[in-house]
Amino acid sequence: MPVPAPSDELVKDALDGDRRAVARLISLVEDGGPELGRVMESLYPHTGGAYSIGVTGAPGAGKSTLTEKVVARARKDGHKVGVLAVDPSSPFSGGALLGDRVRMQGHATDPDVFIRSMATRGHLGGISLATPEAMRVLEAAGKDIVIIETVGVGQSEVEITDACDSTLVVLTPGWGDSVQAAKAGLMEIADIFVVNKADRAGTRDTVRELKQMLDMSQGEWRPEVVETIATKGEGIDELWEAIEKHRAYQEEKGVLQERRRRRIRRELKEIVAERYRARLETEAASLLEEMTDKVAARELDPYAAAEKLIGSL
Ligand SMILES: Nc1nc2c(ncn2[C@@H]2O[C@H](COP(=O)(O)OP(=O)(O)OP(=O)(O)O)[C@@H](O)[C@H]2O)c(=O)[nH]1
Ligand SMILES: [Mg+2]
Repeated sequence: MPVPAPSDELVKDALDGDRRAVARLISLVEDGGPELGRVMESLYPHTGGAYSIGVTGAPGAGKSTLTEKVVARARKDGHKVGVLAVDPSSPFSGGALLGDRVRMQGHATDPDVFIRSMATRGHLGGISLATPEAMRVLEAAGKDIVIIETVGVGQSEVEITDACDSTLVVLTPGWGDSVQAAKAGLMEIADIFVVNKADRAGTRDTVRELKQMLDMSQGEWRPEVVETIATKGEGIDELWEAIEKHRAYQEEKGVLQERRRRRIRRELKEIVAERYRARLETEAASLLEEMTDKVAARELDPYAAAEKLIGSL
């Protein structure tokens, strides 16, 4: 009988909803170690049961405060919720996101809520591969709602949030510079706009400007604009309603399936690219050096050298 790998035990415990096992599996995902393939093989049959919600927006917009309130709302309907707070710019978890844990500790004793800050550490594919893997860990552990909060509004954040079933873009009053939103690529990815800090001046202007912008853009789904005061829990029911409406729309139209399929396709391309990159560094290490020398000496052009490298794998 083969000796079970430690990860098999972990997977078994995680499937039973054991929090420590879930936490350790997510660490394993962050590290992207060699066990990952085996872990995913045993987890995968138990995934697919969660609806994922991405929350993105500028630093300090109120994403964490909002997320905590959405978690509470989802719990009211009996959902089991997982939250991943992802910082694409940081290779370390914990530090910058410590505030999130403190902010969300209202759920600390709820066994049906799992909250975790995440970074990539050693994962070759970076955050764009680690995030869907961590989502699967949570799904396999029985969470049927997974919320991904990302800090900032750069390209990688957009990609992460785009990897969710519904994407919430959190804005604040005064932020309503349409050019800024468009530049950040937020107009394309938003399924729902949240204008948070609606207790502040300028809320109505921001909402109006946003709606005008939406009038000009086409697309089957017109993103809803929801005003919230996250700190007071105001507008959360409306936000939850908007999420459920978007979910129902996608399920009815069959676009959810299509959206998930697109995601898998993108993920596969990334896995293959990463695998090849890794093999290049190991199997073709000496050829890589040789080709580098030849290109540097102008004996070969980079494309011809790349073809040779690909051919050698
Ligand atoms: N006035 C007001 N303040 C709010 C509201 N929502 C959040 N805040 C405050 O805004 C600050 C930032 O909130 P966070 O929830 O940490 O924002 P975040 O977007 O998660 O921040 P990062 O994760 O650092 O990007 C905190 O001091 C909150 O208390 C709101 O609706 N009104
Ligand atoms: Mg936050």
